[in-house]
Amino acid sequence: METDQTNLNLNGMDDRPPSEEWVAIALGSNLGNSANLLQMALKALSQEEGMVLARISPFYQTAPVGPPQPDYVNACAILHTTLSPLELLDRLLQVEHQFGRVRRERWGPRLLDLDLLLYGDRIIDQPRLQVPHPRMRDRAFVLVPLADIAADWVDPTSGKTITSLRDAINPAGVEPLTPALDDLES
Ligand code: GSY
Repeated sequence: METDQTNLNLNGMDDRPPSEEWVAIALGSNLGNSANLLQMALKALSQEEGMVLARISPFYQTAPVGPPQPDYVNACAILHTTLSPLELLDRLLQVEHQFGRVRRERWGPRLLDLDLLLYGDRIIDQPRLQVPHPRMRDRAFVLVPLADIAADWVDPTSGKTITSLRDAINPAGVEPLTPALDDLES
């Protein structure tokens, strides 16, 4: 007998792939050549099946949130995807590992961090994945670059646009990254 999936109460476990969806991700690094790592990670993501890189924010140098550690380089990107939320999470983790991310200290330094921030207007609350990202509304290093590329996107948890969330937080410690002179000359 066939089951009618449409009437099932999946209790927050809905991982069916949509035909296609817009998603926003955050990128961060504070070890190695961080700007270069972010660029290579974006290139790797653009080559993944099921994802099309649509927009990339400027890169920012940001003061670390958490224990004392080097400044970060942060950015955000918007992708168009046919992957389900958990498939996308797994791809992001694969790319992190490809670039040497080893999850050690929870708030410690890292070569590359990729966080899924928004998946269309879905709210997902699963042990492995919470979307919208539960801490994105407090983080200037996420909201400043995200507002550059997704100003009018409405955060489904608060009902507010990314611009209004950004305007409500203190942006101190988030500065546009100036390219090094060497990079400009090459
Ligand atoms: O949550 C991402 C890793 N991370 C960051 C980050 O990306 N940027 C800044 N400025 N501070 C951070 N602390 C952690 S942990």
